[in-house]
Amino acid sequence: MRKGMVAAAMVAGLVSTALVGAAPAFANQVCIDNDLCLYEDGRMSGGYTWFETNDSLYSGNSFDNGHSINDRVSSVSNMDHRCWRFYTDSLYRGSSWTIQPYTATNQVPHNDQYSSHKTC
Ligand SMILES: [Ca+2]
Ligand SMILES: [Ca+2]
Repeated sequence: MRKGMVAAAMVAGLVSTALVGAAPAFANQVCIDNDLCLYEDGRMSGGYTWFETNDSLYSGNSFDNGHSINDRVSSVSNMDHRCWRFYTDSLYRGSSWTIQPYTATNQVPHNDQYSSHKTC
């Protein structure tokens, strides 16, 4: 099943690269359906974690490599049907950036600054 999803993602990537500009064809961690996936480094690399709910305070949450996600997110893949908004401060404050459903970005606008997120 996982292999099938990778193949589907690769096919989708070929079709939609021009639109989203960042389909992670060979990500180290494949972002599966319904998940909002956060990565420590650019191009969906480095530490990885995923969410399906709001998070008002990144402090205390870690990537799979043990590093805190607070002020470290550099790329995002949104395989959820909802759009999500990221904030540079906790409690949905500060500067924000929105990622649309089923898109991804190799480099977020506020690199290493996000501290909370919620659905749009
Ligand atoms: Ca980073
Ligand atoms: Ca911050």
